[in-house]
Amino acid sequence: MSPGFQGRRRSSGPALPPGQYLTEDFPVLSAGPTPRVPLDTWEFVLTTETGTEFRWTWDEMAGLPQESPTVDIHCVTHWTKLGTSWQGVSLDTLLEGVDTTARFALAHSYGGYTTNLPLDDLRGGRAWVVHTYEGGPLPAEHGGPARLLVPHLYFWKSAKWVRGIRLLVDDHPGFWETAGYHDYGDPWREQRYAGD
Ligand SMILES: Nc1nc2c(c(=O)[nH]1)N[C@H]1C(S)=C(S)[C@@H](COP(=O)(O)O)O[C@H]1N2
Ligand SMILES: [Mo]
Repeated sequence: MSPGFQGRRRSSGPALPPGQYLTEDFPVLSAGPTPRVPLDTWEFVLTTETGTEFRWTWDEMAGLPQESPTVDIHCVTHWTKLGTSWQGVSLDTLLEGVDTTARFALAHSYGGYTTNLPLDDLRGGRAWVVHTYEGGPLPAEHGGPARLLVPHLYFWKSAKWVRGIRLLVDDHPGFWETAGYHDYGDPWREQRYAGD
């Protein structure tokens, strides 16, 4: 893609992940009510396996280097949306200077939702805490003020209303993983349910 290219669709690109169809709209999938989190009390807390906490307020998060990923997202309910654009802070930035040997992470949200993923999947420019969608504040129903964005995994791993991430020595399944969904959730390998 050339710099400044504004199109939403690729003229040629990879096939859709197996079992997915394209959608142009942006469905809302929430397991419960939408929490309303005021920005002046919002915080993001990274907790290591030894209990050390790294905290960021809204203003502190806004003061970190910002990135603008444009990515395809894949929901386990079979919709895929191409070329969504976001702004936020890379997990690489948040994990800088965090001393850990943990291999797993459990994201948790305002409202109680949780989802697990290997810590490595939060690294390497593949995961962000995003607060902006298509140039505007992330709407509450889509996870605002801020959500996790981990587009290389099924979208249930992208915790809306994210409030923190706990680093863990042992894997700990989250909300959907406990309910029978796949522990990892790679859309390209169609890892929808446990055992896939
Ligand atoms: N806190 C929270 N995060 C969540 C969910 C949820 O119910 N609660 N649903 C997940 C699922 S299953 C999907 S597909 C996406 C949906 O995001 P959207 O509503 O912005 O499309 O959010 C994920 N993150
Ligand atoms: Mo989903």
